[in-house]
Amino acid sequence: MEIFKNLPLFPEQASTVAGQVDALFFFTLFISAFFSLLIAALLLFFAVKYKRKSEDQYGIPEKTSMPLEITWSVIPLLISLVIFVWGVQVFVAVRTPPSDAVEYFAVGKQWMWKFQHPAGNREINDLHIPVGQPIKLTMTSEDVIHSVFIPAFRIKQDVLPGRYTTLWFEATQPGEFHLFCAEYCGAEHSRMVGTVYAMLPGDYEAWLAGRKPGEAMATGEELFKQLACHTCHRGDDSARGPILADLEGGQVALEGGRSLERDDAYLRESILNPQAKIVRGFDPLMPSYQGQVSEEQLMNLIRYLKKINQKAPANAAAAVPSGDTAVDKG
Ligand code: HEC
Ligand SMILES: [Cu+2]
Repeated sequence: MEIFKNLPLFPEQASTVAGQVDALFFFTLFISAFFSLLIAALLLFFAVKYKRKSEDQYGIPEKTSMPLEITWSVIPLLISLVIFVWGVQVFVAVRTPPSDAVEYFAVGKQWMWKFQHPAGNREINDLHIPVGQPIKLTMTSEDVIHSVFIPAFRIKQDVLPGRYTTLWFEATQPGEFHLFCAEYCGAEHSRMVGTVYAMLPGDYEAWLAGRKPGEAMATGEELFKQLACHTCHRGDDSARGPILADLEGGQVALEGGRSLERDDAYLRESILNPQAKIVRGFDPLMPSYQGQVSEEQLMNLIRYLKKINQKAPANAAAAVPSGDTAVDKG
């Protein structure tokens, strides 16, 4: 909404959802203000109009009116429904990343934000992003609950230890925008701030090229070797773990007959607490990597696992799912 673009008390509207959020906000604000004023005015008006005029004046029974009762019940109902339906639409738009969103990682800790670009570049408290590109932030915390808040984008999301939460946005204009921690997280919470630099795609590419990618951070593929995952998960006969392939969005069959989607939370748990869910047909012999991998390493590992496509050994029956081949090995 153009008219709300440059209100002095409001941050700029710099994302695709900002206008929608503001329109809904101002609508509810307007409705609330209108009815508050109306009720206050009527209160005064009736207080004067029906003031007791003499000592011997007594109240008379009220006349009730059905049409009036229905009118003032139905109007608020309709207004609430408008707010509800509109609110759901905006909520869904804000919560659902478009399918072409590019994934960035964020890790919060007392008291800083660590970001990682798809190319592996890392930054602290600064986040450089291209304008016009939907970006999905997958986030977690190393310690307590934090919350990412970018007012100009009208988005906010809690960041929790031991879990992944996500957030998405698409910047509509270049500029520098505030990033705050919006969840009180300890002594220096107020200094847990950062800057989002929205850049034209060309400028972003130039910025990326000018930095050493993935400084000192092993990629998921390197970690997979360093942590010896490949000694069990491998495409030959000495494999002791399942073949890792088609993990992204795929279903996994578990011991006990359950099956579930291999989402980020499942992959995370498979590494930190492998005993929690056992892949059908396998023994629970995978060690826990709790305490051996940092949150950022975990994110890199998970990103790698989603792409990895190990092949089953050629001599095993190719059509048999990996789980069943391992049963034979006992
Ligand atoms: C000692 C052998 C061993 C090592 C080392 C090992 N794993 Fe496993 N892994 C297994 C076994 C066995 C299973 C199946 C049983 C289970 O679910 O725990 C498994 C299951 C998994 C699964 C679930 C697979 C599915 O189909 O859903 C993932 C993901 C995984 N491992 C990742 C890793 C990663 C990443 C590493 C290295 C950090 C690793 N593993 C190291 C043996 C191992
Ligand atoms: Cu914080």
